[in-house]
Amino acid sequence: MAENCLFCKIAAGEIPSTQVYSDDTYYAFRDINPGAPTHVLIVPRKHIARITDADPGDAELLGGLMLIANKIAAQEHLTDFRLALNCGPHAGQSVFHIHLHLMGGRDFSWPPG
Ligand code: DGP
Repeated sequence: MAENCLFCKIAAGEIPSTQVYSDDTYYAFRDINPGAPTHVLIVPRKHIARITDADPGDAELLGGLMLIANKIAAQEHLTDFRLALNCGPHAGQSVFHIHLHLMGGRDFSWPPG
């Protein structure tokens, strides 16, 4: 757990959130500022600030993140949805603990803004 990391604290239950999924490795919760009817953030409990900080030893962890997204999409009755992971402030990353956005329940355009 990294000091002063918002998502480490949320995953540890030190800051309240609306839990959607939890296990020993991952935590998922509803985005405080949803951009779609369903907007869930999925985080590994391990602190990785940016996806570019991941190393080959994180391959299973990162693959598992996708499978958890599938599980949550099914739980939320979503067949069509978007998964997004922002890396760096110019790409829209505002919290520096990697998180997968799972968004659904509306139509999306491409490319995103
Ligand atoms: P990104 O911009 O990709 O770093 O996404 C960060 C998301 O985190 C953004 O959609 C808003 C959400 N968020 C920020 N602070 C909180 C919080 O305290 N609680 C919850 N549930 N979501 C938060």
